Amino acid sequence: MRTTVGIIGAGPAGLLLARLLHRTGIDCVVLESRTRAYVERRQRAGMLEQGTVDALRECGAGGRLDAEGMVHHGIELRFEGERHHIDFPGLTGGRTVTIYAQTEIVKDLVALQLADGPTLLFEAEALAVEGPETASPVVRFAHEGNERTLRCDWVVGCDGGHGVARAAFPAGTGRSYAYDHPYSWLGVLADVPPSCEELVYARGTTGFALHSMRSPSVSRLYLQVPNGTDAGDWPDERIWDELAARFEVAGDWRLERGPVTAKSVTPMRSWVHEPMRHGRLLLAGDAAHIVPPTGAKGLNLAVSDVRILARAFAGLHRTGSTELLDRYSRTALERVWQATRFSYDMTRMLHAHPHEDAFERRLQLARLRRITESRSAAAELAANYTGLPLAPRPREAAESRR
Ligand code: RFL
Ligand code: PHB
Repeated sequence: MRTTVGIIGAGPAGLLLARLLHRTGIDCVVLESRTRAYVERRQRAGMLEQGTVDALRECGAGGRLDAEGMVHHGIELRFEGERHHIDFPGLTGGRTVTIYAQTEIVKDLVALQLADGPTLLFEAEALAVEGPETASPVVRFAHEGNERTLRCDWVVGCDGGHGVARAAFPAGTGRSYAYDHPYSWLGVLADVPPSCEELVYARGTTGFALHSMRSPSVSRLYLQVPNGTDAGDWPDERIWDELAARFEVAGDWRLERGPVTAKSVTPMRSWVHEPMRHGRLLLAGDAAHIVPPTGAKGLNLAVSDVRILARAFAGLHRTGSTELLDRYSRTALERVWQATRFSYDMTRMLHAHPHEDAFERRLQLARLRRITESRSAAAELAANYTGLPLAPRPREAAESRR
C-alpha cells in the first residue's frame, strides 16, 4: 500500500486528522489496532473547549454534537463546605465549554470516515515505523493474519500513550519530561441524572472528587484514590458514600445515587516528549504528551495538535513548502506546556497529597480562596480551562517573552 500521510491510531487525534486532510484533498490511510466496537466504547473524556467544538463542526462532525452536546457556562469549585461558581462567559468575553463524550466523537468521526473518507483499517496493528529519516518511510503492520507495509511520504503517530511511533525516534534524538502524581482516579459511570447543572470540582477533607455528566440521565463521577487501587475494592455503596462526603456542602444540595455501570482506575501522570517530530515522522495527541485529567485538557490538546498539523500539511500541499511542518513541533509544544502547567496546578490545588502537612493544606486553601475572591485569578483559570488560542501570533509570542 502507498499513501501520502500514514496515520497510526484511530483515536480522536488520528480520526480528526484524517478528516481534515481528506477535506484538503490530501490522501491518507488510518491503521487502528483495535476493533471498531472497542474504540467506540472506550470511556474517557467529556469536556470540550470551544476550539475543539469548532474543529469538529468544520470537518462535518457537528450534527449530533450540536443536538446533544451540553453547553456549560462555568464550573463549580467546592471546598470547606462552600460552593463557588466560576462564570466563564463573564470572565473570558463570552467563552463556554461543551460536554459531549469522547465515545460519541469517535463514533461520529468513524461514521464519516467509513462513508466517504480515505481508508480506515481496524484490527491493523502497526508493528514499527521504518526509515523516518528517508523520503518515504514505511509502516509495517499486521492485518488479517498477514504482515503488510504502508509506504508513505509522511507518518503521523496518533497511537496514544503506549503506541509504537515514538519508538522509531533513535536514541538521543528526543527527550521525555515526566511527573507521576502520587494518586489515581476511580472513574464511574452511573445511570442517574446529574445532581448538578455544571461540573463540580471538590476538595473534600479526604481528597478530590469530580461530578461530571454524559447526558441528562447519565452521570460521570471521579474520586481520588491511592495509586495501585483495585476498582474491585470499591463496591457501589462505598463509592456513593465517599462521593457524598467529599461533595458535602452547607444547605440542601443532595447527591443522587443510581446503578453504577462502569468503574476504572487511571493514574495521574504529566509527561511530555520533545520534539514531536523526527524526519518525516510526527507525533500528535497522547503519543507525545499526557496530562492528568483534572484540567480536562488531553482530548483538547490532541485536537489542537492535529489542527496545527493539518494546516501545515495544507501549506505543503498548496505551496510545496515544508515551512509550517518544520515549525510544527515548536508551535504545538508551546501550547502543550501551557496545558501541562495548568493541569499540574489544578491537580496540585485540588488533591490531598499522601504526605500532606498542615502547611501544604493551608497553601491549597489560599490558592482556592484567591480564585474565588480575585477576578483576575478567576479569569486566569477560566482562560486556561476554556482554551488558550491555537497558536500565539508571532509578534505576541515575541513580546510576551520580553
Ligand atoms: P487515544 O485516544 O489513546 O487513541 C490512540 C489510538 O491508537 C491506537 N493504537 C494503535 N493503532 C495501531 N497500531 C498500534 N501499534 C497502536 N497503538 C495504539 C489505540 O488503540 C487508540 O485507538 O489517543 P488520542 O487520539 O491522542 O486522544 C487522546 C485522548 O484520548 C485523551 O487525551 C483524553 O481521553 C484525556 N482525557 C480528557 N481529555 C479532555 O480533553 N477532557 C476530558 O474531560 C478528559 N477526561 C481523559 C479524561 C482521560 C481519561 N483517562 C482514562 C486517561 C478522563 C479520563 C478518566
Ligand atoms: C469527564 O467528563 O470525563 C471529565 C470532565 C472534566 C475533567 C475530567 C473528566 O476535568
